[in-house]
Amino acid sequence: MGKTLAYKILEDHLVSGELKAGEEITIKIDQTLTQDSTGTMVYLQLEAMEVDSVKTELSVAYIDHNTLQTGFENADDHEFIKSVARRHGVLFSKPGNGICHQLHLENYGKPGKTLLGSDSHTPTGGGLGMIAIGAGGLDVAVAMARGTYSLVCPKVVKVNLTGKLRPWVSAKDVILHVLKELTVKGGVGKIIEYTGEGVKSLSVTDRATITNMGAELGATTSVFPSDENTRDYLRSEGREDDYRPLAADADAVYDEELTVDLDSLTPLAAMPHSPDNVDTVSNIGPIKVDQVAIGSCTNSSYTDLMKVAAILKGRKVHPDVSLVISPGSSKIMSKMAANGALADIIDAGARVIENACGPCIGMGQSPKSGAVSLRTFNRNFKGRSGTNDADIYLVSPETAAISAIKGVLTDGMASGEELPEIGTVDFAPNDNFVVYPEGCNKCNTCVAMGPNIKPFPRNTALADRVEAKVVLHPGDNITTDDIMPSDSRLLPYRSNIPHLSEYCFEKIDNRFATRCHEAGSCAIAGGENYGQGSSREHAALAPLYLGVRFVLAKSFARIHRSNLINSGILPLVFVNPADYDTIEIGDVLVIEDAVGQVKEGEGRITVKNTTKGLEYDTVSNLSDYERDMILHGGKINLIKAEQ
Ligand code: MIC
Ligand code: SF4
Repeated sequence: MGKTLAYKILEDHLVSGELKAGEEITIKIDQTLTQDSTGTMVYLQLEAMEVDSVKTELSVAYIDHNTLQTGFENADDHEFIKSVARRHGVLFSKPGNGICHQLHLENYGKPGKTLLGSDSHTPTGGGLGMIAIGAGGLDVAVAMARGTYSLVCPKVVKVNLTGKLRPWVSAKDVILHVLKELTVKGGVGKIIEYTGEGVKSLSVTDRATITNMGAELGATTSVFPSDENTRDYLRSEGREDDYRPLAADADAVYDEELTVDLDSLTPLAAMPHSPDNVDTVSNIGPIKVDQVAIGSCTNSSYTDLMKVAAILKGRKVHPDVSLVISPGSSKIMSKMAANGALADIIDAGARVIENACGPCIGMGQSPKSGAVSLRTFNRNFKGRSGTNDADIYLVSPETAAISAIKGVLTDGMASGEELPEIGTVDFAPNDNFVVYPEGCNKCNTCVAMGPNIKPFPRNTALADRVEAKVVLHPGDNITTDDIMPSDSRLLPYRSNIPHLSEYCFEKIDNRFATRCHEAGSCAIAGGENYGQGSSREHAALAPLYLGVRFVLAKSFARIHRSNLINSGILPLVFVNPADYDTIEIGDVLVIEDAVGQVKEGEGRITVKNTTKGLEYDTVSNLSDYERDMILHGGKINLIKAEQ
């Protein structure tokens, strides 16, 4: 029986377990990446594990999220990460170098390798034929310490691409189409593998746009074959030696299949407030636009920005539109400065800002009240832009640029305008933004801890009887942005959980923290796909700090579920989803003989609602290792106990 590409790479890296969907497997991790907003926790945890130096082939610490230095906090975090990176043999990418995923693609990603990153969009590396997975910070710290990562072996979905994209339709439209088909929970427990004739017409950066937004499907990762386009890309980055051809067997067997006919796609947009709320630009119509933001790890490649520059050249941004552009990397910005494209963008009236995540995570450029903002980003969750009542639409760079000129959402294809072809270029290597760790690995005294960096909270071993008051009863698809909001006001406190926890769930229920303080021991009852979105473990650590003991939900998103378990918070799934409706804030829930039930109950756990006199059947679906973590009160406690 032929093999999928995903399973070939996993097989190459298999340390233990059986490569069968649903089984727990442990794989070797070749590379890790961290970014600064999750990175401080990662390196605090690495320090707590008392590791000498990392066990991976390559680990890189990027600074790209918290680059607005409006106080000492972010700069102190950067310094802390730099100092720990040096100490443990990790490369440090300085602020200004660009966005972690774009930089990793350009400089370090290699076909056939595994990459674990403390950011949900790590699957961007799948565009280069890697198995690149996003995970919580603690999992990445452990991968650095031990060189391995454990996960439930995913199913593999084949997305068969036929035909070729037409002008004005691009990779962003492909993934928006897939999101419309599969929805934001359609990828949970799955790897999305792209195959078919259509793959040949997509460059590595196009592919990376598609694998990047596989995160929005909830997928474990997404992967493309490594072929001549991959070789061309690596050559253009001066790394042809890293090329290795890779593909699925012709008779590979997949768990599910979807065909996307590239010829038939037209420009698409994800409407407020979910990346799967997709329709064609022409159906949505010429809505008036206030802001256009181009960039992010999804769409800030050289080709994307050159297309934008070509559309803007010699024209003027509409008087009612604020156009802001954040390039993906210093190399891209420098190349565009040298070839004149940057001048074309500036002359058209665009605001060019730092090579960083920027507006994508609400670090500046929040739109005006009630604004319509078109963004080439990957998430349009309510409030993420920093403006709660703004309507965010996710679009391709082509659609964004032409709409910025016209002042209304515009279908470039219908406009009849010609779109110039963008040629490929070679990039000269430049590592002036990189600090290498040489010579300091054994140093024990050089960790730079600013006053805002506080210890991370630790749980205690599971109690025999757990009694908790329900403090929240939200609906379906709760995002980690809902749980632990991130914007320019809160991101500086990513290394200060006591402070950050006061803002937990703030945007959907501003009494949450107070209610937790009053209750002492707390439980959350959630709907479907609870915890979708980012990898931020702060969405588990802040609730832990506030006393949350368990979360009952109809279903969980993958990374958030792992983060809860890593923190010793029990994730339980209703056997009968209708039980969710019988729960109200203030109900007291009790798990009798919690330790016994977790140890022996084949995953079944009974939760009593003593306020209502009801009993709920739930399942924990814990693997053996996860069960041990819950019993010990989290991963760090278990690791300490094992040492
Ligand atoms: C995001 O896009 O939501 C983030 C910010 O990059 C997060 C990481 C974080 O919260 O720091 C992610 O995607 O994992
Ligand atoms: Fe940064 Fe946005 Fe990408 Fe997250 S999604 S890594 S915030 S650019």
